[in-house]
Amino acid sequence: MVTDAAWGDIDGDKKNELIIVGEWMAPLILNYVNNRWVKKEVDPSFNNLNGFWQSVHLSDFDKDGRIDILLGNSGNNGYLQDERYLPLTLYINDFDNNGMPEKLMSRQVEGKDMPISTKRDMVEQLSILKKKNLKHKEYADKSIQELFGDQLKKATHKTITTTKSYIAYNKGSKGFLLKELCEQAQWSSINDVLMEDINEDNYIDLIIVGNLNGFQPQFGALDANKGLVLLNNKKGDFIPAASTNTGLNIKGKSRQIIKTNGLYIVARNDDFPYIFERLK
Ligand SMILES: [Ca+2]
Ligand SMILES: [Ca+2]
Ligand SMILES: [Ca+2]
Ligand SMILES: [Ca+2]
Repeated sequence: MVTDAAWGDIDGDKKNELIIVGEWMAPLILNYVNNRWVKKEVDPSFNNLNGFWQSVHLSDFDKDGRIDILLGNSGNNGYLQDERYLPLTLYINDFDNNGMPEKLMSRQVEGKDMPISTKRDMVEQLSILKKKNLKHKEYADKSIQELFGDQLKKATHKTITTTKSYIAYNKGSKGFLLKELCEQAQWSSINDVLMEDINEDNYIDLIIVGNLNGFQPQFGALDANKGLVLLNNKKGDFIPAASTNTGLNIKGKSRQIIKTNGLYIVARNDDFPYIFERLK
């Protein structure tokens, strides 16, 4: 599922590329050639970056003349985001041949792809399991391959290999250097970013908003982002400003942040916009 896109001249040929991000996919860079979109291979490491991507922003963060890419993921602070159990795999198939596809999700535990749903949820969704009449203990020990065997081979499968947010620094012909954002920026999803030189040192800084509850309720919501200000240290790292200094306390699921007439406006799901201004 595509969640965000951005335009920019990544390779410096004066023509813009389209960068697309989404959930259960790797960031995609596309060129428009002969009336169609063609995938551009910028760096092989991009192909392995399957994430819950929520946002993409472009700027020359290190001021070397090349456009860099800020990739906003879901962070590593949730049940599904627990790095010890990556990759996650999503299998989509009509497992019980009733004409409707089902989705099964697994995470990796000690080298085995273990189903994420409880036995009860799984049996409710898939009556074929009922026929197998598995005991709870048996279910808990079985990998998804052991439970579904050949049927998994027919399934479409997608993976999540990273849930962290990064800046991909553009190194021209050498590809991209991926740098994880700081720990605080990984506490929740990055849904949108306002890029602005806050401390007026000519380097772009970031105001990050986020939080999600798009996952199944038993996995909880990601809600640790209250509006995070990150200051560019000019060396490729972004340093969090203390929330006691920024005064930001943006609760809920922030979708978007914009600035207009000196006011910052954060649009939130099911809530009033959060509006603030900066005191000089
Ligand atoms: Ca270009
Ligand atoms: Ca750059
Ligand atoms: Ca089905
Ligand atoms: Ca700055």
